[in-house]
Amino acid sequence: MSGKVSYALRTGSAGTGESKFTAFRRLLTQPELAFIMEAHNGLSAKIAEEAGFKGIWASGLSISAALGVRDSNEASWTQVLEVLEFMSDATTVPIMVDGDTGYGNFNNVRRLVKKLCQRDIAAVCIEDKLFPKTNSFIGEGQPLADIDEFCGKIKAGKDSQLDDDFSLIARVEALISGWGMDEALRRAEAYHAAGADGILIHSKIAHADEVLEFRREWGDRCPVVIVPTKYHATPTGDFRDAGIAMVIWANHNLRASITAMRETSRAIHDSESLSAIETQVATVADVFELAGNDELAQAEARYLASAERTTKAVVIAASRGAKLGELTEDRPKSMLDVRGQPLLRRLVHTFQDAGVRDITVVRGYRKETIDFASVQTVDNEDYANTGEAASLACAADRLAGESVFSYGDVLFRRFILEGLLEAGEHPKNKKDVLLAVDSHGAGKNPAKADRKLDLVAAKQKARRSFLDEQKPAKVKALGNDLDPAKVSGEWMGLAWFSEAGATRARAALDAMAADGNLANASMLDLFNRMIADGAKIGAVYFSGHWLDVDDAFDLARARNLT
Ligand code: SPV
Ligand code: MG
Repeated sequence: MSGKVSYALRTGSAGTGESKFTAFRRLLTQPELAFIMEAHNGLSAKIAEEAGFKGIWASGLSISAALGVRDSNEASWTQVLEVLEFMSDATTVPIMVDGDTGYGNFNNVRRLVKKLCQRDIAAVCIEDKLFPKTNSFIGEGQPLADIDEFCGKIKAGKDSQLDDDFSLIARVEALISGWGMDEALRRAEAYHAAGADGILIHSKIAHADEVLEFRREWGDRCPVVIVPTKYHATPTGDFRDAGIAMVIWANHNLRASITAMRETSRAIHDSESLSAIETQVATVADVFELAGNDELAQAEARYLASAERTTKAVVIAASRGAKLGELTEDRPKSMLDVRGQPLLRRLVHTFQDAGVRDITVVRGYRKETIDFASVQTVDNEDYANTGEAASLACAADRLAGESVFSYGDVLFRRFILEGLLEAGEHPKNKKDVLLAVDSHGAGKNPAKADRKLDLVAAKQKARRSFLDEQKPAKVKALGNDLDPAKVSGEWMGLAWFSEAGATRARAALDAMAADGNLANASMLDLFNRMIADGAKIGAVYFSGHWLDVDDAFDLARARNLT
């Protein structure tokens, strides 16, 4: 057993960051037998890579057939180039294109090689036949190119490459055309001397004897590439043992797709239905995955200001707002009119404008008045006897994955919500919960306030710095009557939960229900419980630009806010 010899790499190295040119060169010259798989468009190229192939054969036969034309240079070389561009963009592994005869003389080869290099196509294979070419498996005795003329094409191609590791493989058709082994070796020798990086020895007989004999006679002068389409029964181990450098599986994705498409089209045509075929074909989700839709969604979140987020929102709007007296007789305070729109609608719009569209409102008092097409609702039927945490518990199953929470009677500018979401999404801020905290509330004495304040004591207070990246401050406690010296701000009633934070919040709600503490618990009680259970809660500081509506004064301010 001779095994494949090792050829020296000219440049580059294996590993990440390796160019496609170098990667192909490595495949061609590595000691192990290399395999490249046929593809004919972006999708089949992706599928070949997905299967594990480290290189792709952009087959002339397959690209032509997929375009609905013959393998006779009916597609122009620039049309092939367009297909190659899609294939190259869709994949990370190197592509060797079947360059047929080079689409003309040496001058056409020069331009071809330059354009291939510009599109990151790592290698070209050109064959010593005449333009327009005929597929090797059609007919007998196809005319061959003049050796010197073909050597000129090889030299011209190598002189035009834009990357040192671009490879040009010379394809010897002497065996196909019945000119015999001596002629095949003579041509290979001339092509190698002209600068070819490898020899593709093609054969159309049903066993591998010819190509194995060629390999023996050829020795280790340069890598030998084969296309076992016709001698498919030969065990791959024979190629390995013979020291073949690279095997091209030349047309099997095309042929497989023809079979699958025929069966599918026929079945749908004959049954006038999709039902029999539905489970036989790839799912639409699979198509999206292959197309890379996930990456687009991530990019949208990053680059589109109004991109849809997967973040869900839960808004609790169950309480009446008794301090507002008869204003809330026929509606909860969240539905009070603020300049022609219910407060809650304004809040929902703020969420939607920030890309948060999956919104659940917990209703209670006068629930029938909360009826927006764009939000889901759940009801706290016992709203009269229960508090905030119990309302949230009604929507606990919506508090899953990344979520935001808000009271239904607050208004805040959109930048506050966006700032909170951005802080939540920042990879460095590994918090379970982030609270939007108004740093104006720092040092506030709850005893002197004219209303109940949701105060926050955090490890760091807000700093008046511009350049420092303000990391969320670690929240130590929340309460309505904290020591003023420890108060770092007032919670605005808006919170972000990470996926883990949402899970912790649900667990805390369950635990409070089990302890019998849920009914009267406030959101502050919930957060304090989570802190006690080890949750990491952070304060993201803002200053002003929000309000909540407790009484008629607040309502008047709300009416001025917008
Ligand atoms: C191709 O795949 O287009 C080839 C290989 O050139 S073969 O069809 O075997 O000639
Ligand atoms: Mg071909």
